Amino acid sequence: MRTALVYHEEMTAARLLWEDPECEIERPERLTAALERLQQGGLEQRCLQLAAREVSEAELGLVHSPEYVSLLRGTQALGTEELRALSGQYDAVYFHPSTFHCARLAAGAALQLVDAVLTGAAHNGLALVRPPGHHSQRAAASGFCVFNNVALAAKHAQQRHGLHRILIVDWDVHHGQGTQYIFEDDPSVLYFSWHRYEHGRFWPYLRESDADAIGRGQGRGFTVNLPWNQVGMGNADYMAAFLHVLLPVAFEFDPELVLISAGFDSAIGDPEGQMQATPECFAHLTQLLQVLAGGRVCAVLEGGYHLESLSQSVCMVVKALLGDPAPPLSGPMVPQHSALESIQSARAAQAPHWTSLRQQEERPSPVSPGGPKFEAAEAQTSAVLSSLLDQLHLHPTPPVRTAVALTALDAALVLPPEVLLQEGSAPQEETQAWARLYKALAQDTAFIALGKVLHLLNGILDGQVSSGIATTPAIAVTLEVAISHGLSHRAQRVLCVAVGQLDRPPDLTSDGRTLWLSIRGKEAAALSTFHVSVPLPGTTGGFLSCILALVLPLAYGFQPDLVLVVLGPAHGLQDPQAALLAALLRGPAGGRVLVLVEQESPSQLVGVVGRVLHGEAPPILGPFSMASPEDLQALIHLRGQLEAQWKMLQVAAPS
Ligand code: Q9C
Ligand code: ZN
Repeated sequence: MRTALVYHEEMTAARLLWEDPECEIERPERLTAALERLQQGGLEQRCLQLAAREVSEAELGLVHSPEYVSLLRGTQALGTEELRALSGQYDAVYFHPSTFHCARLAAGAALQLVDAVLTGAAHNGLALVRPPGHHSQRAAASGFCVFNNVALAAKHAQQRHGLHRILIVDWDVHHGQGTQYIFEDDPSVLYFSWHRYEHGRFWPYLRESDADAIGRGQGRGFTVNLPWNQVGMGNADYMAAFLHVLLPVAFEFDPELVLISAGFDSAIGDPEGQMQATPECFAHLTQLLQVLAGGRVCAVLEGGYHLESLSQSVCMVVKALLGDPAPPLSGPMVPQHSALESIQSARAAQAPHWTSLRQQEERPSPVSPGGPKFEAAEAQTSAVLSSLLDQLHLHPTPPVRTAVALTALDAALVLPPEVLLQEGSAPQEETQAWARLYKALAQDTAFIALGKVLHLLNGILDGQVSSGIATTPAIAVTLEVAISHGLSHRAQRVLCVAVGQLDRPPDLTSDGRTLWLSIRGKEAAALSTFHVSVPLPGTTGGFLSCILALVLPLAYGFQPDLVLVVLGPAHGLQDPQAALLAALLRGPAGGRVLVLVEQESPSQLVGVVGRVLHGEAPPILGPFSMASPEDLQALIHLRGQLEAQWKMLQVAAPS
């Protein structure tokens, strides 16, 4: 994965020259701290490093008025008092003699990143910039923002690269009202923003930040607002927002490029946001977006004012962009009541415009008084941050990211050079012990395959290998052995996603250590909390709903430490579907995924799954086609059966 990192030291020049408590948090150290952490983590060195260029005045004209650009040009020659007076004409803005230069570098960096990704010089990337951009409007600075870097990047991608559909994901904790205004009547740019809102009592105090602001004219349905009405939103809330609001719409929109307004004031510790999401959550959010647009993801820094939290979160995003597995999410995966209310109202507001959101039985929206106000204690925050550092230390990234264990090598198999073609097998005695229990495994090729599967699994369980794919002629029993072996060797919880004609092993424990999810069951049925079956949907829309509304909520809710994906007889998945499933299931268990496929599987399938396990983007699914009524009925039925136990399935607050 080539990841571009665009930066220029001169963007640290602008700083506040007078006393102003509101603006003092936007400091040069934001960039230097993040960059230093990237260097310490060895991440900067793994990136294609690009020095930011200044945006041209013609390029600024894609978004901003000539008068506004002239005004900004003029600030270079002003003295402190004049700068201060001019700053006072805007909301939460300060100017410095270097502001014009910095802001042109920030916008230029965003354009350069888009150029790198759209010319193929990089797969994805991050622009580390200041000043930020998403509050900036055609002719106004706002909220520390001077030029709208991400809006300029989107217009540039359309004008210079001929793109037709661009998704902007604004995960900064503030509403990017500037970006919303610029694209509100434009159906070619889908703008998603979540933000601290508190029923309009948080900056920028706008009515149009609410969920019912959905765009105007041709652009109706292409603005998606998810207002948070309480502080303290955490990992479960953010993941639920992506799974149940953003991603269904995003897949249906089918973007050619994803731009992230990557503000980290939505992370734990930030004084502005007062939210609780931990840094690794941003790796998961990034991974979820990487399955869109063939992985063409450009992140551009916006806010983020707690230097430690900001730096860790930036590292997490870069790691995800580089294809490293994301560390497992900590904390209970239970969305808060208030978050579910927000998710419900955003879905309701968007449902007329997106078929992918019309999958819930109509329910009256409950009006509830909202819980106690959340108080983020500083001590609690630093405890969480330091325990996080410990965790990172205890779970180092395995030396091998992906291994492939094949019974027979096929010349047509295409894999990246770093993928390990595993030669070795588990010790004879270990393999024999299992073969004595299952006579189907005593036969030659099955026995050899088992030895290789066990070796690969041991590598994953020991932390030597992150993920792998293996072929076997005896898939059902091999799976049974893999589950038992996993559970008796360090794995606390194993998620098993079985596609095709595979029965749940009869002697599988029902103690909650295994979650069995069968796709291609005869009917939709939850036989227990840990035994779920759903038919394989027949359309792209149905397949996506199945993954986003069922598989991932269960997987993230279960918090497994090992995921087994099994493509059994008559699994019926097309290669892009199998790839998408494998790519998304890297998330829940910190990248610890073992995929088992039948020995006769085409090398194309093995190749594409191997590549996504390694961190490459899955191929696009093809045109979106609506889920069938039966597929939707199956999902609604299962949600009804399971949402009391698996809270990540909820798409609305319980009434
Ligand atoms: N206590 C960005 O994050 N001040 N801008 C709000 C509320 C303005 C934030 C005051 C915050 C601007 C890019
Ligand atoms: Zn912000």
